[in-house]
Amino acid sequence: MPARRRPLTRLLLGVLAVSLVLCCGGVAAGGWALARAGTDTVGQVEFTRPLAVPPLAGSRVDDRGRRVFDLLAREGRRDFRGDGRQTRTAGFDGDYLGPTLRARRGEQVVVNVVNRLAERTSVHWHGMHLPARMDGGPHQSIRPGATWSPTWTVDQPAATLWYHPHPHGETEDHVYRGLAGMFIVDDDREAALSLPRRYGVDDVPVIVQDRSFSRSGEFTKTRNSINAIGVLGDTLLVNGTVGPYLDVTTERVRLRLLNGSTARLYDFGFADDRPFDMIASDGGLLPRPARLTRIQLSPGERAEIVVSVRPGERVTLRSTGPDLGAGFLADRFAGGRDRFDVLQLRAADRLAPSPAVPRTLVPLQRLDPDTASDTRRLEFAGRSINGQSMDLGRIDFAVTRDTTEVWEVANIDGTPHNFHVHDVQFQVLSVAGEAPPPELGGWKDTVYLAPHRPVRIALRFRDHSDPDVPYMYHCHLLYHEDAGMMGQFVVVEPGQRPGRPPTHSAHGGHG
Ligand SMILES: [Cu+2]
Repeated sequence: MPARRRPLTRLLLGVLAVSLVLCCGGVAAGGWALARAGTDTVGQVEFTRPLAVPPLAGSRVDDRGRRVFDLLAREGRRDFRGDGRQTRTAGFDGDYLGPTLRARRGEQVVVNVVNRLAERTSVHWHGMHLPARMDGGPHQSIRPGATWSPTWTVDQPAATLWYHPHPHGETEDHVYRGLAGMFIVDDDREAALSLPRRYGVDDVPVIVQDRSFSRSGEFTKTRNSINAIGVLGDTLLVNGTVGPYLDVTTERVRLRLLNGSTARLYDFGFADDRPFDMIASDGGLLPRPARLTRIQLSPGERAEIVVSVRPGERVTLRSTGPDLGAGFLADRFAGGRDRFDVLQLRAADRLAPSPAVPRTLVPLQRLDPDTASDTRRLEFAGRSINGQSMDLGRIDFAVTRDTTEVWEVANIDGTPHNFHVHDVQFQVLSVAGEAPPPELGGWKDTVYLAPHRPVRIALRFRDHSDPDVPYMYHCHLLYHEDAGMMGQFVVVEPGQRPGRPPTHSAHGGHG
């Protein structure tokens, strides 16, 4: 009997061995696939198109002294890659993105936003300090065909802000199709500094977005099931240009970097690792330039940098894998190992002189956390904040006008998130208990939240109380935001109780 069993045993052992080999091979191949970079365009991009510079929006001053802009949201089409394949898009006053709005501190502005889309939208002034009913969040949605005309007095330091739709549950879709633009605030302090500021010459918007295209040329929004952060494209658009170069005619150029992507983080630097001066963060100029070789931006964040070039050279702005801090696998599937060539700077053979970057920029009055009237903790996990999903009818909390608060914002799951708050610019007190790095040392409205590294911020709510109309705070990874990772707060007078948000259906502007 044992003799007869032997061949069977041998067969079983053989099958087992083959299975083991196949299994190990599969694991090894899988491991290799996981470990390699997902998207890598370094050295692959042909810089064949001049960088589009968004036009400055025209404006007029009305009989009440207000600066009036018109913005028209509409659908469009564009052949981004020059191969004859048209992409269905949306833009303001054009096919894709929108003009740069520009106003001075102290000016009262009016923006007539016309919605020519087939669906409701809204326009949020990201980073702007203004009354909640002018903010352009989900409560200020604009019906198709309607015009919404918010007005406010610009009352904050010079900064690179931006605007984009914020309709309930549809923000990712509207931004992905191309609805976004820059809003530059000017002031006397910035104007007094020797900085490059000739728009489109030595002071250039750089709006970076990732997209993927289908065979027929349409934008695609496919997400693999392991990627939990949203759509990650394999092609970069810079101001809507694929493969862009910028002709530089001055010794120094100021780039206003805006991460206008829906989910992707970038870690910007130059191909030769040359240092640059970061002069401003989301809310305006830093106290002094930060000498850096890399600047990481999560969706919605901005950084102004000044970089020097030598006559006749070409240097590439590049994004290397951002440090997401979520662990090897999670980083891999959230774009943490992806690399992109972003923009080529082409320096002319003769460069006009540029003044050196000033050693100090603007004084920064530190908010004092010891005077905080309230401390809150906001925990981000899954698609919720403090276990709650966004509800337009629920005000999550009220803050009192003319007070300072400290918020501890913590990402308690393994997925990358970030944090954006409307109405105010905040100061970062600490990241995971440590003093913030210089790039987080100025005014911010958006900050990256690495898993299990809580960020403590100080915020001051000086004016614009309204017990009924809330401001938003949320994850600016738009897939998460749309899925409910958002909350609402109101600013109230001392002793006042929060009211009730307007019913959503009652809104839609007029027209
Ligand atoms: Cu998130």
